[in-house]
Amino acid sequence: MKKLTLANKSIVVVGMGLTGLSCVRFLLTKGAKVIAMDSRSELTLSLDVPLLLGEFDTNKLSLADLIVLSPGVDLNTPAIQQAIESGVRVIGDIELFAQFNTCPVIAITGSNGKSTVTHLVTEMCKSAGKKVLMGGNIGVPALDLLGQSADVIVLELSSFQLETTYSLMPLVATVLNITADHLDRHGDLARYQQIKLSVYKNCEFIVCNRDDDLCYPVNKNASMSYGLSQSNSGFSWDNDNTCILLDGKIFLDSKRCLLVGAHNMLNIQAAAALAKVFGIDDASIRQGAQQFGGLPHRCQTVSMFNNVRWINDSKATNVGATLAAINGLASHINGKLILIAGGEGKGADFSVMAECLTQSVGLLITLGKDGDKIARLHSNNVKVQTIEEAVLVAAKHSRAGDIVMLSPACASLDMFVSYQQRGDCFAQAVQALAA
Ligand code: UMA
Ligand code: ADP
Repeated sequence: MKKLTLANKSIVVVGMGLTGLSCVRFLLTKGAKVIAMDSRSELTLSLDVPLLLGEFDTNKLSLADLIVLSPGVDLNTPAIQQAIESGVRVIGDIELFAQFNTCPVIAITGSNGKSTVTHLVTEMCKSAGKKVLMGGNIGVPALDLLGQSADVIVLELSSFQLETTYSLMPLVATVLNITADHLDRHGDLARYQQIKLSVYKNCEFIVCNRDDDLCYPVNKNASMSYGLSQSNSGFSWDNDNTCILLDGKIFLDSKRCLLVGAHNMLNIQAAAALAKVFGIDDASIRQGAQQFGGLPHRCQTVSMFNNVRWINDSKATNVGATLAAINGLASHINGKLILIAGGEGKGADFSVMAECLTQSVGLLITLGKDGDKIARLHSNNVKVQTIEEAVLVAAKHSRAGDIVMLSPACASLDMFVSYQQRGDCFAQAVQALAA
């Protein structure tokens, strides 16, 4: 994409969340004339720019030199499409970042595991004594990282962010996996895949999940692969000896790692491959992998009340994540698995969960907007209205050795402010039982 000039340009920033605010701050430093827009009816900004609230002003959008769209604002919003038709260029914060960044970037996208891998790579780089910055979809806007000195920037990228990015040139990038998500925004899986694969477009080195055809780069070769399948090149998994292998030789004993589950072994491999291609030494990669204890709300044990393991996997906001969590736990279940699922389904097809639910879940407790669609897939189900009720039902039906897991396969926004709030409510309800 042509290099942007921002000074004195009339730029509308749409969406005043974390991203929008970072864009306004950045654009002001470049001398742009910024207008802020947000659909909310009430909002106070501490930044000195005109703020237009409520329905998007199509006139202002169509007269702009440039629109910077927040990831949560749909590119297909009629007012945005109208501006595009009148010739206005629309980009996101990652495009702005890409245009002005000079630091090497490790880029991570995929449907699931992004935050875990982003943290793992960061830990591995830190272990090697590198000055590393981490940002993007993980919660720190990429533009806030510009101007800080660093050896490497590790970026977690969502499909929403990649959809409005054209010039990012990561040194190394990976698409971890692709399973249906955000189809209410992107229409179908093919379009979602195309957006995810765009991370490879200008990238120097590709690290590829060899077990997921949908993640393969088009017309480009991978520098290194990883996967749970056997392979004499790249990272692989020795199931019998629970070891991660590199080029067929033992690289890391998984018992030395705090992370558990097959999906996390894949996450460690992906991070190790990214770090290795970036140039981190093996000892530092191992150290980073072993030290990282996992993130809250991702398959996190929050209580062992009544000898039942209570797991908060609230970050499982799509079907693929919940399937990975259930399969990852398979070897850790002594009794039965009680699953709490449901919420805002984002147009997902839940039927792909049917077999796994029947095979691995003893009792299914559902809630939320699309809870009923999941309940239909299991004969032993209980429908509840709140997370507190779900915990009470789970407590009533659980015995020592069982696992109760909140892994909703849905977004939280129909009932909660965020997946964090959903996970916290679950943990508090469990702790209240134990008190
Ligand atoms: N807004 C509008 N009109 C709309 C939609 C939103 O005006 O039609 C406004 C809202 O009123 C609000 C603002 O936009 O004021 C919110 O913007 P946003 O939804 O883009 O959210 P940010 O606060 O900017 O956070 C975003 C990412 N959120 C989304 O993509 C939805 C954060 O990822 C990310 O951490 C942050 O930028 C920094 O890069 C969160 C996320 O849920 C974790 N991501 C999705 C996911 O992981 O599945 C993609
Ligand atoms: P993301 O940032 O992509 O949402 P996270 O690392 O936050 O990913 O993990 C979110 C959820 O996805 C976890 O709670 C787990 O259920 C699932 N998960 C994690 N890693 C993987 C993986 N490699 N493959 C499939 N599912 C995964």
